[in-house]
Order: sequence, then structure tokens, then C-alpha cells
Amino acid sequence: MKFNKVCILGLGYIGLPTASIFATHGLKVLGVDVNPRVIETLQSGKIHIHEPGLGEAMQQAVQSGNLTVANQPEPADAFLIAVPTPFYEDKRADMRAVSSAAEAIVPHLRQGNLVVLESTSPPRTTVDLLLPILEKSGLKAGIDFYIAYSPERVLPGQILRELIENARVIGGITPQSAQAGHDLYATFVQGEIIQTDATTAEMVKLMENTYRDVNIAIANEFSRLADRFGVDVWEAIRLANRHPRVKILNPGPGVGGHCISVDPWFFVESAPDLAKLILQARQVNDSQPHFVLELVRQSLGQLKDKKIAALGLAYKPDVDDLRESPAVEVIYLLQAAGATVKAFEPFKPCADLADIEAVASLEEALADADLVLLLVNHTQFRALTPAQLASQTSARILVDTVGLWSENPWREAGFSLRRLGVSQQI
Ligand code: SAJ
Repeated sequence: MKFNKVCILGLGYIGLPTASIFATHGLKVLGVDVNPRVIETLQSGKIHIHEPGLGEAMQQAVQSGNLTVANQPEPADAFLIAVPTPFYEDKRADMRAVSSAAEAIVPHLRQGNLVVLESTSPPRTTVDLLLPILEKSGLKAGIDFYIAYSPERVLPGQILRELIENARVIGGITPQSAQAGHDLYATFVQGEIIQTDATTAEMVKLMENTYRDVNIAIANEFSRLADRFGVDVWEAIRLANRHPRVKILNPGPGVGGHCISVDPWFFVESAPDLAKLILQARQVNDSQPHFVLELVRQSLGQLKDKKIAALGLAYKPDVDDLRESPAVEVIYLLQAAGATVKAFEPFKPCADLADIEAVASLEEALADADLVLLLVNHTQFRALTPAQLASQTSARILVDTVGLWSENPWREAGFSLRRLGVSQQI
């Protein structure tokens, strides 16, 4: 199939880079977002998210004349839905954005069109939710138009490269739908494009992220066990990983982001009687911020009126994304225990977060602190030396939740250091 125009609904971390790449590969692209601030920002030539290379890609796409943005879809050859699928308080998937994107496509749907869902979704969403909405157009899915599900699997921080290079799974509601999806993505994907059915493709995506969540959960549980048994978990993991078939991931303050901390819940929601291990792993990772709170308590005693400099708010190193961030969760727990926290996030200084004082500079966070708490392994923090930190703060107590700092240099500079997963007995 040949595509000239694509309409992409949702201009976030996936929709915007995908729109830029389609446009720089010669397709006419209309990027649609319901948030007027996003549209204004993009129309003024700026981007609203931090992703290496995205600003340049976007500018190139606009200059080529192929990319425009609007708040409403228009007729196109293909429609791509890349809207968020968050969860409600009770962890059920909130599919409202997918439903309303699909509804917005209905009046524009024509014979021969392709609609692709990219948003991570519970199993069977494509056939049970998307298809009936699109058939309100009066057209018959699989006969008059095509529907496919294609999960995005790119890693924030490397999105532009991975969009092009990664293998891509396309699941169609019919083999012809999968083939149409293949033809669309072949515009720019250099990795293998593998065709399957829609529900398998949905499940593949959830399995990938659940697999990672369960593996991080075991690393986090090992960190707790090591602390109890007088062991340094980082050293133990390094040694275990010398085994040719073992690859233990890193413990940390918890699991965040919009993917790994969310997607496994879609299995739990859809099949609670079966997804037992998955639920347990989620609970281990979600409770990790409480272990960080305990580490801080052990270092400072009672927390009332103590001042803490929190280094990092992002959900992982070198990104500006604060969604579901365990660092944010840790700060709320510390504040609930009576501490005063100033947080510095180099990728989003002065971030606007309810009840969190996010400051503009590291110096500001460190001033007056009683304890420095490292929550994210950002490049900027990796570059900090004991001498530098000693000159910027009167605090001499450090807590490291990401395995960055090793004991000796910091002790020699006059700091006491408590590390996640490292027993005090060592
Ligand atoms: N984390 C650890 N220990 C580790 C690795 C990660 O605690 O050893 C934490 C991170 O700090 C972060 C969370 O896990 O809080 C998730 O980070 P991540 O780098 O593992 O993954 P994401 O959420 O940035 O991206 C994942 C990727 N999925 C997999 O690796 C299976 C990516 O390929 C997906 O495209 C993305 O989810 C997505 O959009 O679903």
C-alpha cells in the first residue's frame, strides 16, 4: 500500500518523534493534540519535551513543509493513535484518550484507510474497544479499512535512533491490516518489521515491560536481603553477573516512568486470578521508596524539622520525565515524616509539582541541608567529587539510593555515607 498523508493523534514522547520522522521521510503529516499549549509551543517552533535530537528533527520536518500541527484530525491515508493510557487510582487502565482519539477519527475515515494504535493498552483493546468505535463510520473493519496495533518500544533518551533501528511488531485485525501497517512503517523503519495479529502485538508489549519490572523487583528485593545479611548488593550483583546466564538488573529507589510502572497493571486488571507474580513484583517495586525513607531515618534519626537536599526528581537518569517517579514518591514520604526537602532536578529546574519545593540550582538545594539524598544517577551528579560537595554544603551525611558513590573517597572527605543495598555492618 502507498501512503501520502498520515494523521498522528497525540504529540507526546512517541507521537511527536514519530510525526517528525515520517515527515523527514517524505510523507505529509498532520500532528494533532487536544492540548492547546502543546499546539502553541509547536507552532512557535519549540518543543514541549526533552529528548536528545528531537528539536532538530522537528525543525527539519517543519522546514520541509511536510509537518503541520492542529487540534483536529483531517482526512488522511493513515491515522496513528499515540495518546497516553494512564491508570486510575485503583490501577485500572484509563482508556478515555484512546476512545476519544478514535471518535475524532470516525468522521474522517474513508475506504482504504489504515488506523494504527500505538498506545500501550490492555489485551484485546484493538478488537474490543477501537474496532467498534471506528465502525461507527459505517465502514466495515478489515474489509473497507484496516486496523493494526503496533507497540512502540523505544527507550526515552534514545527515541529517535530506536524508532528507526528497532525491530517493530505490527499486529493486524486481519493479515491485510498487518500488511498495510508494515507498508506504512517501512517508510522509515530499518529494523525488521514482523507481522502478527493485533492481540499478540498488544501482549508482546505488555510482556516486555512486565518482564523488566519483575527483574527489577528481584534486584530491589536482593538489595533488602543484602542489607539484612551484611552484604554489599552491588558487589554481589557484579559477581553473580559473571555467570554466563545471569543478568541481574540494578536496585534503586523504585520503578517509575509511564511504561514499566504502569503496563504490568494491565495484566493484573485483565486477569487478576492469573497475574500473581506480576502483582507481587509491582508491589515490591512500589514499596521501594519506603525502604529509602528508612535509610534516611537510620542516618538522621527522627526527621521532624530536618533539612534534606534531594538530588534528582526524574524517573531515571538523564531524562526530564517526572511521571510516576519514585524520587518524587520518596520526597512525599520524607515530608510526611516531618522533613523539609529541597529538590534539584537538572533536567527540569523549578519543576512544578504539588507540595514539592523544586529549586533552580544544586547550590540552592544544598544550602543549609542536614543530609544529601541522591535519588537519580544523572550525569551531572556522577561528575560531583567529594571535595566539590564538601565545599557546597555543610551537610556531612549522604544517602545514595542508586549505587553511585563508593565509601572510601567520601569518608576521607569527612562524609558519612549510607547506601541502598549495603549493610551498615560492612
Ligand atoms: N530501573 C531500575 N533498575 C534497572 C533498570 C531500570 O530500577 O536496572 C528503573 C528506572 O530507574 C526507571 C524504571 O526502572 O525508574 C524504568 O526505566 P527503564 O529504563 O527500564 O525503562 P523505560 O520505562 O524508560 O522504558 C521502557 C523500555 N522497555 C524495556 O526495556 C522492556 C522501553 O524499551 C519501552 O519502549 C518503554 O518502557 C515503553 O515506552 O514502554
